[in-house]
Amino acid sequence: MEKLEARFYRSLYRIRRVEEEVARVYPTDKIKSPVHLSIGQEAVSVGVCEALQKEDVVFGTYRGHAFYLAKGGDLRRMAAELYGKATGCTKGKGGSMHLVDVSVGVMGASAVVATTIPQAVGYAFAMKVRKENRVVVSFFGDGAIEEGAFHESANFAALRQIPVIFICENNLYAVHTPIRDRQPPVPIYRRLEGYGIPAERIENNNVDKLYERVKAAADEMRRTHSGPRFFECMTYRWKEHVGPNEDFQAGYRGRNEAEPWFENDPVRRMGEKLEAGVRKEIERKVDSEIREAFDFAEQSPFPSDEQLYTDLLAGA
Ligand SMILES: Cc1ncc(C[n+]2csc(CCOP(=O)(O)OP(=O)(O)O)c2C)c(N)n1
Repeated sequence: MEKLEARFYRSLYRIRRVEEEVARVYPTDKIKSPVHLSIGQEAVSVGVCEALQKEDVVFGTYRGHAFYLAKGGDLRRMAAELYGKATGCTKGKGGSMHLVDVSVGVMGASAVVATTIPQAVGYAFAMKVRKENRVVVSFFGDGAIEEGAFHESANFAALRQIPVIFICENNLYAVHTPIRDRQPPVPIYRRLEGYGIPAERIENNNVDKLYERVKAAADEMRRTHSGPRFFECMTYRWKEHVGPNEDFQAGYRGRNEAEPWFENDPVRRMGEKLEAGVRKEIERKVDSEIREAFDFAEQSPFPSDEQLYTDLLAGA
C-alpha cells in the first residue's frame, strides 16, 4: 500500500499547484468568479479529508478549492466551474465559491459566512436518526465563530449528540480584521467547553497530528455514534482575502508575521520526507493532470441561454 506521506504529499502538492495555476490565469479574466485561495492553509483540508472515508461528507465555505480536491472532487469539473463553463461541477452557475460534488461527499459551499454549519448539523442529525455509520465534517473560518448560526448549531449538536466534526480554520483574520480586534482573548477551542463539546487546538499547520486526531474522532463516532467534536486548526493565509495576489503592502498585516509560516511550509516539508524519485513522479503526474484540466475548462462551452434558467429553483 502507498505510504501515508506520499498520499499526503500528492494531495498537498496538487492543491498548491492548482491554486498557483488559478493565480496565474486570473489576470486574463478567463476565470469568471472571485477566488479565495487556500495557499498556506492546504494542510487543514488534507489532514481532515485523508482521515475520512468516501461515504463521509463535508460542508464548507467560499474558500473551498482545498477541501473539494482533498475529498476527491473532480479537478476538471472544478476548473470548468471557475471558468463559468457548462461542464463545471455546478454547470458554470456557482463559480469558485459554490463547489459541489455529491458523488464524493462534497455537499456544498456558500459565500455567506457560517451558513453551511447548520446544514452540516442537520445532515448529521438525519444520519443519526437513520442510524447510518457515516461522519459529517463542517469546515469554517474563525470569523464564523462570531455568527449566531455557529452557536445555535453547536448548542443543538451538543444537546442531541449529533456526530459532526467542526473544523475551524483559524487563519487569524476575517478579511482585514485580526482576531484580537473581534473576539475576547480566550482561545476559540476553550469556548466550546461551555457547550460540553470536546475541543482541541492543532497548532502550526500540523497535517500529521490533525490526520491522527480526526481519524480517531471519526472512527469513534462510527463505532459509538458519539456526539460532536471540535478542532481549532491554526493556519495562515498567504494571499489576499479574495484574489490571486499577496497583500502585505495593504497595511493590515506585515510580511514578518508571515515569514515563520512560509518557512514551515507543510507542502515542501512533506515533499522532503519522500525519496526524490517518488516525489518527482508525483509532481509530474499532478502537473500534467492540471494542464489537462485547465485545457478542458478553456475548451468547454459556456451554458446556453436556455440552460441559464435551469437548476435555479427546486421544482414546486
Ligand atoms: C453573513 C456574512 N457576513 C459577512 C460577510 C462578508 N465576509 C465575507 S468573508 C468574511 C470573513 C470571514 O472570515 P473567516 O470566517 O475567518 O474566513 P476566512 O476568509 O478567513 O477563510 C466576511 C465578513 C459574508 N460573506 N457573510
